[in-house]
Amino acid sequence: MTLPEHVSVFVVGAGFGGLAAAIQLDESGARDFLVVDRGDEVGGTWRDNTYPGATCDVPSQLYSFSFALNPDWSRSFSPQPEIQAYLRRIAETSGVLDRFRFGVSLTGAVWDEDLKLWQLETTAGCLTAEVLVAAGGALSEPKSPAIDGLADFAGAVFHSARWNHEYDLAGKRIAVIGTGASAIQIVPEIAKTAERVDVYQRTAPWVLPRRDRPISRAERFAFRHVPGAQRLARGLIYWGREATAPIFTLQPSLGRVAQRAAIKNISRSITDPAQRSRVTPNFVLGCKRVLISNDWYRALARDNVELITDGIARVTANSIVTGDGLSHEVDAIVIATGFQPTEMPLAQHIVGKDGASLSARWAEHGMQAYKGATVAGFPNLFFIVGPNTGLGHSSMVLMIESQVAYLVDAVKTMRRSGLASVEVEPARLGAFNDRLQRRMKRTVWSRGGCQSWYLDDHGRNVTLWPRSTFTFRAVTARFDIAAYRCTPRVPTGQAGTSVRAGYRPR
Ligand code: N01
Repeated sequence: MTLPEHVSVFVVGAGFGGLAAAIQLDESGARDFLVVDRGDEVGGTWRDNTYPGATCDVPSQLYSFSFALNPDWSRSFSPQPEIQAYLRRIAETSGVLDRFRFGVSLTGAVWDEDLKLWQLETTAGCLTAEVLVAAGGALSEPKSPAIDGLADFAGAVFHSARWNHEYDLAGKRIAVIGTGASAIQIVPEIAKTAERVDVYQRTAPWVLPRRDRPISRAERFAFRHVPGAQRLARGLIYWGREATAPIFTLQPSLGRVAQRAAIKNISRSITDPAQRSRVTPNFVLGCKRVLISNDWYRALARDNVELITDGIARVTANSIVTGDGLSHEVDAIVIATGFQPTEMPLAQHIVGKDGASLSARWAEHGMQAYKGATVAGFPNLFFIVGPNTGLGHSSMVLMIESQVAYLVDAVKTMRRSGLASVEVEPARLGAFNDRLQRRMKRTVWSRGGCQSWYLDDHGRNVTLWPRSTFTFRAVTARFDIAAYRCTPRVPTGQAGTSVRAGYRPR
């Protein structure tokens, strides 16, 4: 596969973020872009997470692009294959796929201050780009636990995000490590056919009932044929979700009603008081991601499922040994321990104008960006799903669209104003993050009494947005050029120009 020598915009990642960026750039007239992805098709996390029971825990109506609603969702919470099929269909019908290259990874990106370009190195060759967009997603790098002996286990071991479909779990003794969003979907499914499932819980999660139902044919007909019907349904769900934002961002005690519903959810399925107490969390609802399920507790109550809360001491060739000294023999281990959202893996490959990598820059103070989008010292670099753009209460697709709007407006502004580079002022970046972190102190993620993957090693929440989605939309609606140091483009061939030979601005 050959790559062009130069593109205006280079996007890394072909999930929801990269796809939305491509479609919106194309729509805006900025058609000279390239999207690369290490996978073999679009979808990102929805392409990679194919574990049994994988289902979105955000309502379907909110889990699609606002510019490409899907009237055909079959249920109120969509299963993974439907989301993946939706993304595939949007990619195919949008006319942008000719600028996607699959099976290609970015291995290096160095800002060339003289040429005002990114010098890019990929597994398919080198090229330059004016603008680099990191849309690799926050949940793309599986995190494996550091457990003694895990590498020596003789049976099958795989992460929930890299499911081994060749391995038949029926009739086997399976260990599942973790009780997060992935595990609570996996366990009820595999317990149906496994001989035994041992669930290793370090911290009990809050789990609310999932109000799931099929979407009727009449509703689907209305969504397709009645103008505004689906927008209305989406709007109602959107505002219903937005009304819960203060539980997370302002006043955790507002979550008491939901917490009571979660406790009822436990007592409905589990009768044993000791087991009830082991699955009841010891932190405020919302501090970790609130999970939804109708079959998690029922699965834990099954005869062939055991909840193990003694920590894992080590793994041997055929068993897991817990802190109490007991050895639990298993045939396979499913690692459902999540991802590495507080360290953007791409950051180690991106080198800014002072020669330091983005990961080195962030190592000191933790991940941070201006409006989740840009970093001082890294001109013309934009993130989709950047630092502090995640949510506890609604759909990431809303946040992705806001970030894409900011990117597209930046690209348009650069073109209109003849700018070679834009770099956020360090003071603006600092002030933005100081405000954001001050606000973070009020949130349930800081006050709820838990240790979550939202926090980095410094204890700072670098993943979530501590306000409403509409505030984020307002914050990112326009590329605010006043916050940036701008360098005008020098026309090719003009005296004093530093533009590289053969480079033609597009
Ligand atoms: O990962 P997690 P996930 N030894 O980090 C435990 C999204 N998602 O893959 O709580 C033993 O939530 C850890 O324990 P603790 C969603 O945003 C969305 O389940 O840290 N256990 C926890 O129980 C979600 O939040 C959907 O004490 C260890 C679990 O592993 C995110 O992905 C579906 C351990 C990890 O839970 C991640 O979810 C699925 C160790 N060393 C996922 N290390 C949708 O439906 C960690 N754990 C949209």
